[in-house]
Order: sequence, then structure tokens, then C-alpha cells
Amino acid sequence: MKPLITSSLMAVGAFLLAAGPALVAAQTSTSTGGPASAPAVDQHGPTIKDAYGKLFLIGTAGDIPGNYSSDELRLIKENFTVVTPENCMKPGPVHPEADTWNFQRPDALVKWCQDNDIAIHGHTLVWHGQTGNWFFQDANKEVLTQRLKDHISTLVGRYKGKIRSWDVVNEAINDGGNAQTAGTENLRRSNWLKIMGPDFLPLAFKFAHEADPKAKLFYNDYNIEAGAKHRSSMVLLKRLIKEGAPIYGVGIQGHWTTGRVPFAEIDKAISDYASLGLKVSISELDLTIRGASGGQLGGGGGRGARRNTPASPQDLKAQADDYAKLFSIFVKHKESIDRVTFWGLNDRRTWRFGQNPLIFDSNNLRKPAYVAIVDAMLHPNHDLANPAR
Ligand code: 9MR
Repeated sequence: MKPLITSSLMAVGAFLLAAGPALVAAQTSTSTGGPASAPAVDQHGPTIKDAYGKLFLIGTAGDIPGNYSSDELRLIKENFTVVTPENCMKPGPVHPEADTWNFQRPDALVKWCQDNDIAIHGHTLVWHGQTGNWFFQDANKEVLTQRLKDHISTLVGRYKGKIRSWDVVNEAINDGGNAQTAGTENLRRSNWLKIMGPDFLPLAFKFAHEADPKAKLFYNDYNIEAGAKHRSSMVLLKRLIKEGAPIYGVGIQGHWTTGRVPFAEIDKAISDYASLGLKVSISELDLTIRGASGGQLGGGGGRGARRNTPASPQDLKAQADDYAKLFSIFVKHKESIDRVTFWGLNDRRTWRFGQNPLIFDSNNLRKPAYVAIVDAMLHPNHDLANPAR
């Protein structure tokens, strides 16, 4: 801890000298920085990429480069090794009608990432949300299977060798399971399930693998780390493996809330998935200061979400502590972790706007959470990494 504090102070001092009034203005006006008396956060210490880049991929989500500022793009280059397109590769935006494809934004994202030596995680091939109705119109199982195959082979095929990994199926398990459903897959009654039956999952994996045999393929979902939904996810994943689906890993989305992070369940879930021979990604990490929304459609933001509610120094500290515990657990499981990706870039570019969930504030400044995450790697703490079960 000591060297970091010393270097923080020196770095902040140097930064103050260099930035002069600019930094003071940034600190007093930032909506997440709290009052002007809040402790300054080291803006120049080791980056999150320096600290974690050798353990696993560390990512951000966004439809870059789009309307991102040069400051934001610089932040991405400095801090992350992988990008997930937040929306532009989802079925609705990229393939709104049977014969219409919108490749402009996905192409630009792929080019930008290649130019900057950043890997890409594709999101998402099959989902109940953001998917045009045309897929399901007048479809029986045979017709929908063909549409699924065309969709996947066109999209995955276009970026063959350029997109490292894909979320093949997103959020197929129902919310609100119970003791009865826990021993079953408890699949969501989506149009995919209604028309194709449970085969839609292994078939989607098969089609993706045929289109790019080297791409690493994931099942991705929220709240699967705990309770009945976790047990259903284990049933589903075991079936996929048994049926020979070419699945590489599972994405635990990670939309959590400060003070209510299920650390022990996360720790166990990573071990459970690894015991099936799967890698684990924390695929959409964000930790609201307060206010819950698990990842369900339309669940973003909170009360007063259109305003960016200021966070107090105590709030920021509590958030930093929880992020540090999470990353301590991820480091412990580094052999099983493929990637940790934040869902958004800063507290302005987030689906949970107003809940201050990320590690950069709205002015692209490092928050206490950033420093705590880096510190968790540089100064590992056994107790943080081993939550009581
Ligand atoms: O962050 C995404 C937001 O911009 C979109 O409006 C929303 C539409 O459904 O999807 C958000 O991303 C979701 C992701 O694709 C799947 N897991 C839950 C995410 C947050 O809702």
C-alpha cells in the first residue's frame, strides 16, 4: 500500500502543478467526485491493464469509435485489452430485416480495434431482446432454424479470424426460479424456445463454430451466480456439453449493487463452472452505488436516473471496497477466468446512468474504485479473496 500512496501523492502533486486550475475545476464540478474536499484520486499510477493484462483480458463495452471523444478513445487504449460492442452487433441493430444488414458500425468497430491491437468479444447472436420480429414471422422449426443459421453464418463469417469470442446465446434462463425449477433448465418462454424447442441452443453453438472454428463460444446470463438460476445454469451447461455443443465458457454478467454483492456465491459459481471444464468471463461488470437492476431488459438507471446523482466520499469508498473484493476473487481464480469486462466506459456512458457504477467518472477521471482494483492486484489480501460461504 505504502509505495502506492507515496507515488499517488507525488503524481497528484505533479498533476496539480501541470493542470493547475483545470484539475480543481474538474474535481469540484464532477458529478461523481463529491464535494471539493473529497480526497484526490491518483490519476497517474499503474493502469488496470498494467495490473491485470497478464492474468486475463480486461475489457470495456461500447459502440466505438462512433461519437466517442478522443479522450475516451485514449482511455480505452490505455486501459483495456478487449472491447464488447454494446449494441451494434445485436440481431435487431445489425439485421433488422431478412434482407437488410447494417454493417457500418460493426465494421468501424472491428477496424478500430484491429488498428489499436485490441481484441473483440462479439455480443450477441441469439437473444429474446433486440431481435426483429421478422425472424419469427410464419416460422416453423425448419424455417427458423434456417434463419438462425443464415444470421449466424453471415455475421460470424464476416468477421472470421477478427472476433476472438462470441456470446452465442444470451439470457435463455427464466428469472424467479424456485425449488421446483432448480433441477431443470427453466428456459425462458422466448420465441426461440416456442418455435424451435430447447435445440435452439446447441444448434446456435454449432452454426457459430462452423462459421469460425477458432472463435471461443460463450453462454451469457445475469444472476446465474446464485440460487435457483445458478442451479438451472448448471443443468443447461451440462446438457450443452453432453450434446457436444462447442462451448468454451460462460459469462456471468455481473450487474451488481454496492453493499449487496454476493461474493461467496460468485466465488463458488466460478469453481462450479470451472469444474465443468468451462472458462468464466465476468462479461458486463458494473456496481451501482445504490439501486438494483440485475440485467433484465428495461432495468437500467434508477430513481432520478436522468440526473447523475452525486456520490459522497463514503459511497465511493464503499464501492471501491466491493470492487477490490471482487477483483481479489478473480485473481484467485485467474486460471479459470478468461475476461473481465466493464459494461460501459465511464459514469456517463453506462446503461445505469445516475447510479455511478463504473471506475471512471463522467469526466473520465479515475474514481477510488479504479485505484482499489489496481491495489488488489499489487497487494493481494487473502481475506478479501476468500469470502465466508
Ligand atoms: O447496455 C445496453 C443498452 O444500451 C441497451 O439499451 C439495452 C437494450 O436491451 O441493452 C443493454 O445491454 C444489455 C446486454 O446487451 C445484455 N445484458 C444486459 C445489458 C443491460 O441491459
